[in-house]
Amino acid sequence: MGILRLAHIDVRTPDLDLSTAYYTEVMGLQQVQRTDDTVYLKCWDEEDHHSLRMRYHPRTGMDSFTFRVEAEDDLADFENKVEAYGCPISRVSRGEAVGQGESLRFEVPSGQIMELVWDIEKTGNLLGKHNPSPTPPPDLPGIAPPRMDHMLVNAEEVAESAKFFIDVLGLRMTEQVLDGNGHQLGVWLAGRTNSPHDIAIVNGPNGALHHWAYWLDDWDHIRKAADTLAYNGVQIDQGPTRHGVTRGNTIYFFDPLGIRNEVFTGGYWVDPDTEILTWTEDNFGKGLFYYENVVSQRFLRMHT
Ligand code: M3P
Ligand code: FE
Repeated sequence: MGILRLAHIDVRTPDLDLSTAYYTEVMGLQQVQRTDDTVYLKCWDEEDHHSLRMRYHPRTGMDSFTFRVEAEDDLADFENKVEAYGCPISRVSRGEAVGQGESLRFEVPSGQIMELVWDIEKTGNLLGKHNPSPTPPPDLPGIAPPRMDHMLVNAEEVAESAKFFIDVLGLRMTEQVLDGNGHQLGVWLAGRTNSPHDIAIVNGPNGALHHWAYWLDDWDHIRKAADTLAYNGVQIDQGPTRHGVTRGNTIYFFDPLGIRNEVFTGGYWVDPDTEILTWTEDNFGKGLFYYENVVSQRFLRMHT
């Protein structure tokens, strides 16, 4: 049993049209469905119904984030484990959410609402399953990432939150940042993927979303993404640069409502027996941004 990977993130926006224009034209996602107050989006190489849900609400924020579990029976196991840990939990029935069946919802120790689901509607990627082209149509607008890669949430007590994700949900830690007293300031966690992280938790206010990231295939695509962002007047937060933690190449920037996005590539291959890498607080600048060696206050303090 176990947690496979990040499935989708659900956010609120006070300007659904502006957000939709940004995520389709600048980020280059596919709009898969729209109702009066909700838009569903996905990347061109994603098989699931959607990876981003945006709904109208006067206040920007994250409603929830959803991970997919490996088997249908896993939901009952996780329900017992999460309940035993003491988190309030509820079942969402089939038919209540677009693109998926039954799911579990609970509040993680750092206050965000997490969802686990197995039954996801598979609508397929843009390439199809018969003699597929290796690339998407060349005229896709914007950055057009193939898939969502990871997310980062804040926690006042990183160690407590990390313990929940590792001991209860079974994620594996790949890297951590420790302060001078050996307390965790940040942890990077992987599900069943072989990437350095599907979710990271870094010190900050409970309930907050720091960013989510889209995968790009190489550094040259990161450079092109920077051109696309600058051309469209998007506010860049940091980069293009490289993380020390994960070794990934990155740019951080803000969507029109102030939610931080990242594009990410590189990193290293993680196996279940890969040893944990540890960073000390005095090297946190390099861990964050290896070339700049800077602990940016905007980067650490701004969140959704
Ligand atoms: C990443 C990453 C923070 C570190 C962020 C790191 C917020 O986003 O992809 O490794 O301290
Ligand atoms: Fe990231």
